[in-house]
Amino acid sequence: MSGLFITLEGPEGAGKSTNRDYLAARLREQGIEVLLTREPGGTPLAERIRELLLTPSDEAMAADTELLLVFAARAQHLAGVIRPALARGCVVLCDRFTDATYAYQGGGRGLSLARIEALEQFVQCDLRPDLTLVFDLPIEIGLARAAARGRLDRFEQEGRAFFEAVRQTYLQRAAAAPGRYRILNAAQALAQVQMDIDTLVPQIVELCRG
Ligand code: T5A
Repeated sequence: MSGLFITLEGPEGAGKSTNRDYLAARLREQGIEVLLTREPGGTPLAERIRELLLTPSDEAMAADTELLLVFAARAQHLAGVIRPALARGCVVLCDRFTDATYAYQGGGRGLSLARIEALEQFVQCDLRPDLTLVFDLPIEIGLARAAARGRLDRFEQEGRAFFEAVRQTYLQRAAAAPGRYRILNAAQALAQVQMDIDTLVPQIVELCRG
């Protein structure tokens, strides 16, 4: 038995967490076993690495350190949560995964694709998401939503060019592999975004049962 690995991606404040919970509820209504998780994080140790990555510090973090921490957390998450859940036949809904590394460390920080690809292969072997939902929106809207929550994390303190590169990297990756990605317009009212998710549910149920 093998489950289904679905990731939710997009710039800051795009509504990934909100809509991950919504999609989980729709799938559970269909009798599907769903596991919700997130990156960086998802296990106690990986959540500690998340704290290192997100907490602003006086010591600037080198881009390579950031990349290695992201993949260290991912290795722990895969071993402790994602692979066991997929082996049990669960649908895993993960708020961010390696597309975020391509977008933030690749697009945002300018690290080379070859370096990210090498770590992806090392940490994941052949595991890739079956389906990736990209919640796309103009960065000003997403940053305003994130700012409304209060204190900004280390990534949210970056400038406009960084987030524009993040957004464009997601869109380029989705355009290059349309079979795996679905782009949702996350600038719409939440009710409309969720109506768009509803239209995807039958396809996801079919993939689960397929
Ligand atoms: N990172 C992560 C890397 O650099 N590399 C990596 O490999 C990985 C995995 C993680 C950070 O780590 C970086 C990227 C990130 O900067 P995070 O907390 O997981 O941080 O990510 P954020 O994007 O910062 O999470 P947010 O909580 O800001 O965004 P979400 O989950 O997209 O948005 P959500 O659902 O929390 O919604 C934000 C607010 O907007 C409202 C919600 O109610 C909420 O208040 N909202 C809407 N309002 C109006 N209309 C809509 N359509 C709305 N949808 C949601």
